[in-house]
Amino acid sequence: MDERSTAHCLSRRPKQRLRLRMDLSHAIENGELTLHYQPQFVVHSGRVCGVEALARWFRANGDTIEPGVFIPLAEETGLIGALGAWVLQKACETVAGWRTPGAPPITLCVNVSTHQIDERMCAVIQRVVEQAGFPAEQLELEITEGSLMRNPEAALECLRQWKELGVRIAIDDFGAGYSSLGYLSRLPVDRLKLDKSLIRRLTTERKDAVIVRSIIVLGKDLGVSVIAEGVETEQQLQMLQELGCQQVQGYLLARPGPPEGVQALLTSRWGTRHCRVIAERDATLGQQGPAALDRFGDVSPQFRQASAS
Ligand code: G
Ligand code: MN
Repeated sequence: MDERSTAHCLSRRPKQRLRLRMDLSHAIENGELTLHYQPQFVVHSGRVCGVEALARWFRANGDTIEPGVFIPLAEETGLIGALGAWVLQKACETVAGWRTPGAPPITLCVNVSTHQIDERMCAVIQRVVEQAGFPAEQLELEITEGSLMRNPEAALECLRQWKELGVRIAIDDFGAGYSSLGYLSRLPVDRLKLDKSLIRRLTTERKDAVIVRSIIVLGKDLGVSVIAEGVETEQQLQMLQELGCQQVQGYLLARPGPPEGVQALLTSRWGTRHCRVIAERDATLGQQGPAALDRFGDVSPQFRQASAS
C-alpha cells in the first residue's frame, strides 16, 4: 500500500466510525436492530436446552454490522444502556411468545456489557421480566470474565442483587481472560461458557485439552454447569463428550438464526443429526475423562494430522 492510500484509509476510518455512531442512535427506532438466536444442546440427548440472543444490525443500505463493531461503538457513545435494555426486552418478549407444547423449558441467554454492570441494571431486569411475563429463573445474563475483573468488588455486589431477582448468571468466554479462580468461588455463578479459542485448539493441543478438562471438573465440583462454545467439528464434539462436558453450542450444531427457525427446532425431538449420532454412542463415555487425553500420548503428531484433515 503506498503512502497516499494509507493516508486515505486513515482519514476515512474515523469518518466511517462517526457515521456509524450517528446511525446507531437511530438504529433501534428505525427497526434496523434484530436479534438472532443460537440454540444450545444437551450432549447426551441432543435436546435444545437454551438459546443465546445475539444482536445483529441490518442497515437500510444492505450492510450487516457485527456486534463486535457496534457494541463497542454503543459503549463509547453511552448508547449501551438503551441498546442493552432493548435487547433484553426484545429477547424476553420473543422467547416468552414461543409456543412449544410438551417441550421442556429452555434458558434464554442474553449478553450483558461491562457498562451495564451497575445498580441501574437491577431495575431494568425487574421491569423487563415483569412486562414480558418471562420467568426470571429461565433468564441467564452472560458477563465476560474480563468485564468482571475490571472492578471485581462492584461487580460482585451487582451480581448478588441480580441473583436476588431470580435470574441466572453465566461467565462468558471463560478460560480466555485473567480471572482469578479464588474470586470465582465468591461469585453467584450458575454456568461457565468455555471460550471458543480453547475449543478451537481442543483436539490439536494437549495443553488446551487439559485446561478444558480441568474447567469441566471444576464446574462439576463447584456445582456450576459448563457449556462449550464455538463447537465446529465432530472431533471437538466427541472429545467434549468424552471429557464429560454436558452442553454445547456452535456452528456444527446450529448457527444463530431468526427466531422462527429456532422455535421449529424446539418442537422437534432431536436437535440435530450431529447430536443424535453422538447420543447413540455409549452414553457412559462421559465417565472416561482421563482416557480422552491418552490420545495425545506418543501418537500426538499423527492425531494432530488426522484431526486436521
Ligand atoms: O462473545 P460471545 O461468546 O457471546 O460470542 C458469540 C458470538 O460467537 C456470536 O457472534 C456468534 O455468532 C459467534 N459464534 C457462535 N458459534 C460459533 C462457532 O461455532 N464458531 C465461531 N467462530 N463463532 C461462533
Ligand atoms: Mn455470549
